[in-house]
Amino acid sequence: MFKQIFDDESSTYTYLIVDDASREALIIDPVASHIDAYISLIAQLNCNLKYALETHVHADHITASGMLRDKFALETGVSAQCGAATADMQLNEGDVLLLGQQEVKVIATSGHTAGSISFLWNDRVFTGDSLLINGCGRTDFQGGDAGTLYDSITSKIFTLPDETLVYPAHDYHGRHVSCVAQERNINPRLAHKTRDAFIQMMDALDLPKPKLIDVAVPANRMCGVVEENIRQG
Ligand SMILES: N[C@@H](CCC(=O)N[C@@H](CS)C(=O)NCC(=O)O)C(=O)O
Ligand SMILES: [Fe+2]
Repeated sequence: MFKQIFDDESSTYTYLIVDDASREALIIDPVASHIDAYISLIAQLNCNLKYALETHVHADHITASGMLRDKFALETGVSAQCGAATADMQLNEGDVLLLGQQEVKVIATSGHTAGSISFLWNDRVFTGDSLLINGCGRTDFQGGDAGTLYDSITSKIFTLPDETLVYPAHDYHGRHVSCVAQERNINPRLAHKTRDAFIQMMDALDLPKPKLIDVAVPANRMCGVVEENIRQG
């Protein structure tokens, strides 16, 4: 069982995976403002939320992972490279999370940020902001690096089977899903681009900073739970 949930404010996709046999579940990139909807959904699906995972420390919204931990006594998981001291699991390349008999594997895909990871579940890969549909994450903050992103995408994502479904953390144009072959063949930032050309293009983007970056990054290093959020209730 699988659900894709969209946050209009930040154009973030959150994913819920439920193992039908054991009813164990995990959520990837939950957004704080949707906490009530997640709690209702978990109750409706009668599942046991075991993990709340992040593809990276987000700069554009606040995570719900800490609030979900308070509610469900689950474990939060963030890359060990993110400096998220309060996360229960400091994730690394090759780590495997179990939902019943099902495996969700951690793939280190740094470059958008130093601590960006992707999750592979059967024929689906959750790429965070490393690989977006027809795009990729910017590389100009949080230890981002264009050459590293190129290497991560080409060696770790584009080498997955062609038909692997690509589910990103954001889409700003209403698209829901892609696949590895499509991104390898037509992604305008990557297809038929050399590493040097990719670096040059990323370095020239000159994008404005995400509006929430100065609030979101420190909060998300604490799983989104900071004193101010607690006071606001
Ligand atoms: N306008 C958005 C900025 C969004 C943004 O910069 N998103 C990052 C992900 S954290 C990105 O990599 N976007 C890819 C792009 O704009 O090509 C905001 O203020 O939050
Ligand atoms: Fe991001």
